[in-house]
Amino acid sequence: MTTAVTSKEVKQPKLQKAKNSIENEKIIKVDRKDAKLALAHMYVAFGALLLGGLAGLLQVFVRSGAFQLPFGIGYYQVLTVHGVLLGLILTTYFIMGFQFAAVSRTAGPLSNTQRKLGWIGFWVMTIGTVAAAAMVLLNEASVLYTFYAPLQAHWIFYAGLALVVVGSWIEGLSQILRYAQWRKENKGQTSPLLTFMAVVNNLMWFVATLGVAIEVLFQLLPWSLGLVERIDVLLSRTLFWYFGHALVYFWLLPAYMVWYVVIPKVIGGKLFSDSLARLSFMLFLLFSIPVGVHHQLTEPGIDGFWKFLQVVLTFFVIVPSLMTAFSMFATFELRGRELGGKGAMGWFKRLPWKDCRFLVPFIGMIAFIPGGAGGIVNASYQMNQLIHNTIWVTGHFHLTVATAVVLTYFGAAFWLIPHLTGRKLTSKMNSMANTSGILWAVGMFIMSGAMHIAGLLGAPRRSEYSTYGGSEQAAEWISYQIAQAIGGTILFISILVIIGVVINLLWFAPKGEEEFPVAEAAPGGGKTPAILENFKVWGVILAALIIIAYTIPIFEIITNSPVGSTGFKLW
Ligand code: HAS
Repeated sequence: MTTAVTSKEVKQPKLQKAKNSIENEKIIKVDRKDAKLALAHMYVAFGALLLGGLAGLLQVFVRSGAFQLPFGIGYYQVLTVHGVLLGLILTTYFIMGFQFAAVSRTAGPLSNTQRKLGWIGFWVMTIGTVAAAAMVLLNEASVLYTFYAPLQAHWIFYAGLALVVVGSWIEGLSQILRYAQWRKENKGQTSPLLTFMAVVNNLMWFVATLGVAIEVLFQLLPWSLGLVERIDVLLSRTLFWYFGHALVYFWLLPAYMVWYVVIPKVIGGKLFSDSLARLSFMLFLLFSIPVGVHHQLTEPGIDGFWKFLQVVLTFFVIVPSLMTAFSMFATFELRGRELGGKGAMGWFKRLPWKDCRFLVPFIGMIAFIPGGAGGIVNASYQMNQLIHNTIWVTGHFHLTVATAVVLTYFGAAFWLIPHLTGRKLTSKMNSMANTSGILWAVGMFIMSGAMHIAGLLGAPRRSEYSTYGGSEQAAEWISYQIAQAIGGTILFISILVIIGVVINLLWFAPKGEEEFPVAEAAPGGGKTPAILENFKVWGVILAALIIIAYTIPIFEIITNSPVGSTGFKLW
C-alpha cells in the first residue's frame, strides 16, 4: 500500500510552488506529545464514521421498502446508532482532536497539566461513549440522537452521554488554559486566530451544554431510574433545543476555522481579515443559543411571541455565515487574480482543483449554499409548518452537517493526520481523497435532493416503512426513497475510500513532513480591535440574550405543568 513520494506529489499551481520555495518555510510542527492526544481522538472519530455510515446504509435500504433488518434488529435501533455515532461521537472527537492540534500549533505546546487534563477528558468521554453504545447495541436505548422523552432509555445511556459532555468540558478547559497562558505571556498582543476560535467554540459549548446537562441530571436520569414517575416532555424538549441548535454551530465552527485560516494558506493566499473572522465567531457565540425554539415552532405550550422573538434572533445568526461566505469569495478571487486569472471568472480556474486539501472542503462550501438556504426556509415560521417533521429536514442536515461540515473535517484530516504521524500525503492518496469528495457530492446530491422533494410531498422523517408503506401517499414517495437508497450506497462507497486513505495516512504512508497550514493576515487588514477579545463584554450580552429569550417561556412551562410532572417544583 505504501507509495514512494514522487515528483507527481500533490500538485500545486506553478506560481504557488514557486512562492513556497522562495519563502522556504520551515514547517512548524504540533508538539509530539500533543500530537498523540490529537491522534487518539482521530481513531475514535473515524471508527465512528465507519460504523455510523454502515448504519446509515442499512437505514436507506429499509426506507426503500425492499429490505428488512435481520436478527430482530430494530429500525430505531439502527437510526440511533447512525445519529449518535455520526452526529455526536464523530463530531465531538474530531472537533476536540482538531482543536488540541490547532491550539498546540498556534499558541505553543500544552503544559503537562493541560495535557493531563486533555487525556482525562478523553478517557471520561470514551468511557461514556462505550457505556452509551453498549446500551444502544443491547436495544435498551433506541431513542435517537435527540433522546426525546417520552421515549425512555436505560439510565446507563443517559449517564454515558453525560460523561461524554463532562469529558468534553475537561478538554475544553485544557484548551482555554493554554489560551490564558498565552495571553499572560504576551500581554497586549492579539492572540493567534485559531486558538481564539477554539476558545470561542469551547465557551459556546459550555453555555449550551448546561441545558442538556440539566435535562439529563434533573429529568431523564431520575425518571429512567424510577425515582420520579413522570417528567414534563415540553420542558425536556426546550432544554434539549436550548443546547441543540448551538450543537449545530459547535459542529460548524471548526469547519469555519479551516475555511478562514487553513484554506487561504492551502491556496497560497492570505487571510482576508482577522477582525472579520473574529467578529463572525463572536456573533456565533451570541446568537447560537437563544434560538433553540425554532425547532419547536409547531409545539403547543410556548407562546407565539417567544417563538417569533427566537425566529428573529435566528435571522441574526445567519449574518456571520453570510460574512463567512463573503470572506471566502474574496479570498478565492484575490488569490485567483494574483495567479493571473483575468475577466469575471478567470480567477476561478486558477484555484488548486487537484489538491484534496482544497477540493474536498470546497465541495462542502458549495453544499452549504443550498443547505443554508434550506435553513432559512426552516426558520421562516410559516414555512416551517410545511416542512417540520418531514424528511426535508433530514435533507437539510445532510447538506449542512453531513456535507459542508464533515467534508471539511475530512479535507483537514488528509493533512492533519500525516502531520501528526510524521508521514506524507502521496499523490495517490491525494487522488483517492479527491475521488471520495466527488463520490460524496454525487451521492449526497441524489440522496439529499430526493429527501428535500419527498419532504415537500409530505414524506415523514423518523418513521418506519411498515407504518406507512402500502398507503396511497407512500406510492408517491417510493421513487424518491429508492433514489435515497442509491445516493446512500454511493455515500457508503465514499466512506470506504475515506477510511482507506485514513488508514494509509495513519500507518502506511511514507515518512515525511506534512504542513499544518495556517494563513497570515493580508497586509493592510488593519489592527484587530481589542474589544473583539474582551470576553467579559460579550459574555454579558450573551447572558442578557439568553435571559430575555428563555426566562419567561421556561417559567411558563414550569408553572403551567401538571403537578409533579416536571421534576421541578416551584411551589
Ligand atoms: Fe439547521 C434543523 C435552521 C444551519 C443542522 N438543522 C436542523 C437539524 C439539524 C440541523 C441537525 O429554523 C435537525 C434537528 C432535528 O433532528 O430535529 N439551520 C437553520 C438555519 C441555519 C441552519 C437558519 N443547521 C445549520 C447548520 C447545521 C444544521 C450549519 C449543522 C452543521 N435547522 C434550522 C431550523 C430547523 C433546523 C429552523 C428545524 C426544522 C424543524 O422544523 O424541525 C443557518 O445557520 C444557515 C446559514 C447559512 C448560510 C449559508 C452561507 C454559505 C456559505 C458557503 C459559501 C460558499 C463559498 C463557496 C464561499 C446563509 C458560508 C465559494 C464558491 C465559489 C463559486 C468561489
